[in-house]
Amino acid sequence: MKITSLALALALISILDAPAMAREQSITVYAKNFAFTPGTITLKLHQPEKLVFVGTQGTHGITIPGIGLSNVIVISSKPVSVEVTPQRLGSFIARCAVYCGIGHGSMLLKVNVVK
Ligand SMILES: [Cu+2]
Repeated sequence: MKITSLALALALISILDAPAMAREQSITVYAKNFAFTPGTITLKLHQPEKLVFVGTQGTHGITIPGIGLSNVIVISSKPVSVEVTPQRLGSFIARCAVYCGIGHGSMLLKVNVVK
């Protein structure tokens, strides 16, 4: 009996949580020497989006003026979450903002903002 009640309670929690989870979508971008992965992300105009930056190697930075993101520092093992709401259509190229070594200059993240 107790197990049945527990199963029912868990099922209800799952159902009740479903809409909340749908709103909690995010895009995770990994940063290591010397790349952001994925190298391209796509956001929707005027739609809030949570970006989670996860450092797996080295220290990096990200600034994307086109979507209102500036000076996010990404270090290993400490994810950084930021919410952005793009206000301009277009493609924006962000370069790593913290010198991280010989491949720093080619460490890019492309952000497409679409309708
Ligand atoms: Cu760098």
